[in-house]
Amino acid sequence: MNSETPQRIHRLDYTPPPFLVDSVELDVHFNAGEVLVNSQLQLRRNPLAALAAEASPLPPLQLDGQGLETISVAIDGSVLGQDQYHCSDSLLTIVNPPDTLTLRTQVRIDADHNSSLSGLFRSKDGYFTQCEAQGFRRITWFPDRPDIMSRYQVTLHADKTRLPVLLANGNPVGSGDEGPDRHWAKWEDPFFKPCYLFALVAARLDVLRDEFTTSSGRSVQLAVFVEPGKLDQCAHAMDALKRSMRWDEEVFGLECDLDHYMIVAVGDFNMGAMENKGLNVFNTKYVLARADIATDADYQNIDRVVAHEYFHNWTGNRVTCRDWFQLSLKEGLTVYRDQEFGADMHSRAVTRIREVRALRAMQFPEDAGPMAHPVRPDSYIEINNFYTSTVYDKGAEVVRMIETLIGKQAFRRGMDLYFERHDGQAVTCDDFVAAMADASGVDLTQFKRWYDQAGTPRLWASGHYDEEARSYTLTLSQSLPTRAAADATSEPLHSPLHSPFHIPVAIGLNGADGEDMPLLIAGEDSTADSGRTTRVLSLTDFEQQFVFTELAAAPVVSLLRDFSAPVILDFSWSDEELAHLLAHDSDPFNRWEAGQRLASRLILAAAEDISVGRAAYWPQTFVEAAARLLENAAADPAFAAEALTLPGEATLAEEMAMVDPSALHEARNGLRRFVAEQLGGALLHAYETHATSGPYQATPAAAGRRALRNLCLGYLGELNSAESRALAMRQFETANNMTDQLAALATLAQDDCPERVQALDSFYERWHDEALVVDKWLSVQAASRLPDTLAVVRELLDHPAFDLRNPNKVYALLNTFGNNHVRFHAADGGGYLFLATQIGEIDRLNPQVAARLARRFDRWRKFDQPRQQQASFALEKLRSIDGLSSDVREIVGRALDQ
Ligand code: B3K
Ligand code: ZN
Repeated sequence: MNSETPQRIHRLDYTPPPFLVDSVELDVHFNAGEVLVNSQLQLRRNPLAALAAEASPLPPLQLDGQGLETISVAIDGSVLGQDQYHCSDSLLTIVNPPDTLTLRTQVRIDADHNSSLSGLFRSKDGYFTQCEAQGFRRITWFPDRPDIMSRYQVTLHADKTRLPVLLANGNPVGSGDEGPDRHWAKWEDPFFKPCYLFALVAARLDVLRDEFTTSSGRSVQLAVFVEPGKLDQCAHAMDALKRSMRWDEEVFGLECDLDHYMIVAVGDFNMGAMENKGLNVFNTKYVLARADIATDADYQNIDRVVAHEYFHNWTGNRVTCRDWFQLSLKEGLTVYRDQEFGADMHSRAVTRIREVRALRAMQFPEDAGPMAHPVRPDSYIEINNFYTSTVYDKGAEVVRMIETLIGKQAFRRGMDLYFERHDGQAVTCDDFVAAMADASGVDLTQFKRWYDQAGTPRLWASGHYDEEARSYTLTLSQSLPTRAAADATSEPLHSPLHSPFHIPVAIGLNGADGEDMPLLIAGEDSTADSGRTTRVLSLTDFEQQFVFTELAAAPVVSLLRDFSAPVILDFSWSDEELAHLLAHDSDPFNRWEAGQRLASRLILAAAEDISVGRAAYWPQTFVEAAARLLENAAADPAFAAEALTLPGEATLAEEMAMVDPSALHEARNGLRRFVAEQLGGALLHAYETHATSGPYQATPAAAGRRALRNLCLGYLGELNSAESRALAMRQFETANNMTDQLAALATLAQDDCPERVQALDSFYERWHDEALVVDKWLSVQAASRLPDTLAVVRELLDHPAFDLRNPNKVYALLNTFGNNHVRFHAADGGGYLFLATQIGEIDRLNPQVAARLARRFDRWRKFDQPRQQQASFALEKLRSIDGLSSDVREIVGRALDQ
């Protein structure tokens, strides 16, 4: 734990590094109980920095370190005496160094007890690394910043039987024995890279090998390394890798530059995966899959994460970030790319729907809460706290808006220009936007505010049809509510603190016959646009009007098609208009959106009724729409399943001034039960007719059928009847795949019934040796709506299945509980106190994981006074812990003080 007061780092304080590192040679010895790292760095003064600092004395050489036991320091072959350098916990300073020098250091590191999983750490089968953002400094003294790019050579020395596989970035250039028990291997990375992309692995692993021939005929050796015995779970990840490689060639003309591309799976990992050059390290969750242990969602996530890390090889590795404030340069762009890959592999519409659902569940609350920050943040204390949904997902929306505004072809030209200009460099978000603007000729100056202004803009729309003029006038206005205003009011608020965004608003007009109407804007040449049924309007002022002409009748307006901007849209459609759009909109996203609006409206009204003691009222509109969706489901079962999934409680809560979580929960489940009661026969019919036969297939079509059936099963479960439970139990027992088995278990886990206990027990009995399946078992229990869920979760902490040191287990049990809206926000504050206590415990082991958990408190101010008191009490208690990490301190501080 660092006792020094953590510094706040500001984006505008960037200065170029005083020294550059041309080459790095590492010799890493894995001895019993310790790891020795010998490093040799070729350093030279940065000519750019020297110019900037001309008048003042030249700055000293400073290197970052953390938890290193320094054995020796030498410059140009001479070992330095203690008085020739200064070494603190975190900095090695050499005053008056020569302008070019060879620096040798030897350090000892305690990888066996590194529970933070940052730097070099031990997991079950050996040693692994994680260097982004600042883990390299835990391996050796180094100027740990992304704008220093160097060539690396790494030699690993280890015990032959204990650690038979020795890997590092790049190409293997030699290996051999060192005595009877030990061996060595040397790797050389031909590419210059920042140190956050460094990786090594020394472990006992099995490997699946394959080969890929690039479009220009180069051959790339592929390998997926996994824990011994799991080779039968690697095929999907390997297939996903090959599909990603082909896709990037076809869509972006980007070829793999490597001779070796390796993926290594590890069970102890803080996040999903890491794009280290040529040697990706993955959480097992995003590699291992077999029909009986992985769900359709797992298969799709593997596709996406494998693609994401592979795409980073260009967007992130070849062109990297100048500083960590530019993180979205690589993350927003790479998420956008993996989204497009997902859309091409699966259903484009369903993929988009799921992404927007996730954006609203995660990013919108973040943007309205204490951790709100721009896509390009202005300052941070702990950079690891800024690997956020805003940087990743809103960042991807920003890239998508550029594509929408300039068009697909210009976007591709922009990408080409970006690589032409910046290959091999560490650059900024401005450089990316400049390439897009220059390649398209579109001025993106105003658009760039999306990188600078935090908060979700509100888009207010109203329309008027003039029968005589046969015209429809659409008025659009925008505002960026302050956080307090966003929570408390639905009035537009033109905050003087921000400037208007450039918002692309994709629009269509739908007629009474369900067909799209012409989209002619007054004053434009009408022939130019004939036949276009969607157009993108540019809203650049606080308020603008658009007049559409030659309309024989009043249209139903379809706004923000395909979710063309990450905003909260306010337009007063009638229930009938929403039902019309749900049935007829040619934009599938907006068909789904209309259903979500209809459902939200009903649930929010019912929650209000319930909170004041009135009975909820359910009109027929939603049930009628649901009946139609079920009737027509065969055409696209995956879409029907999405359209019938009600918005989640956390998303709905964002629309309430003050949240009553119990009323909200009761209202949402009330609508589910009402649908089940009204449409029981239709749900059962859809369940039966969409059965899949034969062996499991992970295809989008088969997954879509399973999604719809399991949705029906969930609705029927709301009846909590002997028949519905028997149906779930039958599915649980006979399923030949994890998707169906887990869906049945999750349905049964929602109600207090004997089948619940029976299914949970038999599931654990069958799967207790499969770590990833045990995670599902923990999650299902932590997500249950039953009133004793907190007690169950508390007990599970002591179950052999749980491990506080393993991030997957912690996320499965504790993060899932924190997302269990009704139970975490229980009126007695028990959920708050419990989670805060656990965060304190975890923080001592792994600050990054603890800080991620602490984010579950973000929205505490949206609840009633007694809950607020309980939450602030729990947070204060957490804050008072001696030696609390700066990671958790930053999150808790923002939650309490902003
Ligand atoms: N770049 C990594 C994330 C690193 C997180 C460091 N706390 C994975 C990714 O976005 O691909
Ligand atoms: Zn990424």
